[in-house]
Amino acid sequence: MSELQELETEILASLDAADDEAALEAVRVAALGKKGSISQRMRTLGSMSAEERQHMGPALNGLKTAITEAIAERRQVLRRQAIAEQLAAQSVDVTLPVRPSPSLTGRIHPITQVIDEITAIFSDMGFAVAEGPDIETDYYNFTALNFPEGHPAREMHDTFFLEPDEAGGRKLLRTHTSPVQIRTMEAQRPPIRIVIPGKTYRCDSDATHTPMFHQLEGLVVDTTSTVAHMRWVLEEFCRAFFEVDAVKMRFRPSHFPFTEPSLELDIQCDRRGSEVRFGEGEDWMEILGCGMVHPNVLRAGGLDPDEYQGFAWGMGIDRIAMLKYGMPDLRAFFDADARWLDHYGFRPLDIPTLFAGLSS
Ligand code: 2NL
Repeated sequence: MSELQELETEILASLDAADDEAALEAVRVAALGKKGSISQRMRTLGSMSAEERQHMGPALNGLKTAITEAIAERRQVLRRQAIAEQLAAQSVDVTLPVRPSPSLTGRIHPITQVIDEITAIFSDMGFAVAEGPDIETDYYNFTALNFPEGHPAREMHDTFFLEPDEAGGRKLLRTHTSPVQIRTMEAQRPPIRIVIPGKTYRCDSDATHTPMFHQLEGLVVDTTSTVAHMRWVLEEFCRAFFEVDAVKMRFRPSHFPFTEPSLELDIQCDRRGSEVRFGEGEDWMEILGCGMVHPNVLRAGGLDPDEYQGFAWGMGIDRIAMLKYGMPDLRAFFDADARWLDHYGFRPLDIPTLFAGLSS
C-alpha cells in the first residue's frame, strides 16, 4: 500500500472513531488544518521534481477531496444522532397522571399574605402603595429623618453598612422603610397618602429578632391633617385587620426622632387562652408606633412645615403575622421549609379583599 493510501486509511479510521462534533473537528484539524498531515504534504509539492509533482499533485488533491467529503458525511451522521438522542430524552409518557397545577400546590407565605391584607385595607381608604430601594444612603435613612449626626439613636439601629465606595461614602441596608416617605415627599406634592411595605435590616438575631424583617409604614401629609385623623385611620385599620366589629385602643406617649408628638398604640385583647383574642379581654398589646411628622422631616422632604402637616406610623409585620395566624416561632418564617409553608401558607388564588374577606 502506498504511503498516501495508508494515510487515508488512518484518517478514515479516526473519523469513524470520532463520536461527537468536537472529536470530529480534532480529526479535521489534524488532517486539513494548517499543520495537518495532508496540508504538510501539499507544501512539499514545490520542492519536487516536475515528474514527481505530476504524480503526487493529483494524488494529494484527490485525498484532500475524499477526506473533506468524508468529514462532511460524518458530521451529518453525528448531527442526526444528536437530534435523535435529544428527542428520545424529551419524550413524554402521556399515560402518566397529570401533575396538580402550582395554583393548587403552591403556597403564599404568611408575610406576603399579611402585607396583601394590610395594603388591601389601606387601598380601600384611598392610600397608594409606595416602594423604594433596600440599599440606602445615610442621608435618606437617618439625616433626613431628623437623626442628628452622632446621635445615639443611629447606633441603636444596629445598621449593616456596605463597603465604602470610591468617594468614601458608605451605603447601608435600610433599618426602616421611612426613606421611602422622604423620597415620596421629594417627588410629589401633598395631599400624600401612602403605605410602604418592605424588607428592613438590623444586625440583631435571637428568638424574637431576625437580621431581615418586614415593616409597614404609612404617611399622610396635607394642610389640615391631625392626630384625630390618625386615630380614625388606625382604628379602622385595626378593626379590619383583626376582623372584629370594635377594638378598644389606647395611646401611650413615646419618642421617635421623626415624629413630634410620638405615640405608641396598644389594642385590648384577651391572652388567657392558648391564643390571643382581639376585641375583648383585659390585656393590652402593642401594635405600632406613630405620631405627627416632625417639621425637620417635612423640610427634608421639601415641604414647608408652616403650610403642611401630617402623621405617620410604623409597624412590624412579622410579629403581627405571628399573632394573627398563631405561628409560634419567628425563625421558622425564613427557613424555607416546604412542610412549614404547606401548613401555614395561603392558597395563591385566595386573594385578600375587603368584600370577599381578608383571610377566609
Ligand atoms: C415603630 C415606629 C414609626 C414612623 C415610624 C415616619 C416616617 C416619616 C416621618 C415620620 Cl418619613 N414618621 N415613620 C413614625 C412613627 C413611628 O415606627 O415602632 N415601628 C416598628
